[in-house]
Amino acid sequence: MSGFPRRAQRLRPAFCFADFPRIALAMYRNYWKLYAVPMSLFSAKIRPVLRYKKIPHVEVWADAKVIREVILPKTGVGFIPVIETDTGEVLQDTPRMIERIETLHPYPQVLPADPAVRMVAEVIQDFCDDTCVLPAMHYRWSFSEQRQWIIDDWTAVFGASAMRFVGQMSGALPFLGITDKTTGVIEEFYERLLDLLDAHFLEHRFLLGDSLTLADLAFIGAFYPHLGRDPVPARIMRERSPRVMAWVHEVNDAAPPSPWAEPPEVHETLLPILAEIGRVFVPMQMAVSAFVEEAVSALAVGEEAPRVLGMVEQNVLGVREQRIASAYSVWRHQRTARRYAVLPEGERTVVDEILGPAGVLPYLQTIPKARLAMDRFVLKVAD
Ligand SMILES: N[C@@H](CCC(=O)N[C@@H](CS)C(=O)NCC(=O)O)C(=O)O
Repeated sequence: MSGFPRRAQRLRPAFCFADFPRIALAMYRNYWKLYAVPMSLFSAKIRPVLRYKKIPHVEVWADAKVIREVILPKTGVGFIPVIETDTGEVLQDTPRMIERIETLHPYPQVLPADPAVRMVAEVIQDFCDDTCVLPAMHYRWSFSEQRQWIIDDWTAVFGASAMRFVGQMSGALPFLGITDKTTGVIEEFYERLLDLLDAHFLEHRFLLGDSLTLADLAFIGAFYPHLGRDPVPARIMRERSPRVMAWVHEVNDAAPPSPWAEPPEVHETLLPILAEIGRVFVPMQMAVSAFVEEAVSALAVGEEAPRVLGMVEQNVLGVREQRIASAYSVWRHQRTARRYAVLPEGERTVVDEILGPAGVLPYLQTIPKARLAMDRFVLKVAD
């Protein structure tokens, strides 16, 4: 009703064009709402799940006003994506969102039913949510030739707040370990991943074979909105590994599995990608988990865990560099290592056979002792 003084309101027609967004949302009141933006890494993980499962939904762009008036009141934290289901349930944090969506809408499945294959998908998710952020952020913010494109893109979504967000995000690079010392190895890492993925997609449609799974959702976060959409890395992707670009489109379109699809499995061509995870992600996360364990032991039970517990020198893709130690990444490590610890013996042996040669077992066999637990959407120090 904004803009209509009280008296004039009585004279107002039943609806006018200014009401359109309200009317549209009322029409879609039984739909899920996805609060997201097109350039966001984690939004891109969730969007294909809703499409794939054919869950009626509308996407609401999470601009500064929506973050202030919807996201913060509903979740208490400023992260996107956020989902509000048709029953009003609020979901945040992509790994848990995917699990909850799978429970509410089980088919078609994105979480592999085979526990060993699921474990591999979880490891891929941890790696992508952490390490693929390096090329995603470097290629977005380090190239002046695409800066105007990004500003225009962000202005279309965030309006007057765009430049503030651009400043915040581009200013984060050194904290993520993206510095003059590391940009060369980050570019090599991106190109190596493109080559490995391209070779894999020559034989298989998706990461785990014939259908879209958690492993594809994990990769698409960095590989669509940043690396497949921002001009500089997208040109590299298109020219160097066209099959990766084709896969990006298939995941975004939530292409259905063929009627003859085999259940998800770990194929030979995935093994070099798993070895890359063991080589680059595992040592970094182990260093962070040890540091956070120490830092959290000084905090009181029930206290909110600070998002960043400090800067730690890490082996960033082979180069010693400072990088933030985030409490969330350790909670995520804890969650995956606990899942591994309770696997039935036979399943654990299968996981060990796949992930042992890749160098991932130190990650799975060490449950970080930092006592961290999610209290709805807020990470806290637990007993
Ligand atoms: N663990 C969260 C991370 C979400 C996240 O970091 N989202 C970014 C956008 S892609 C964000 O909201 N950033 C805001 C900030 O860092 O303050 C998830 O998986 O959903």
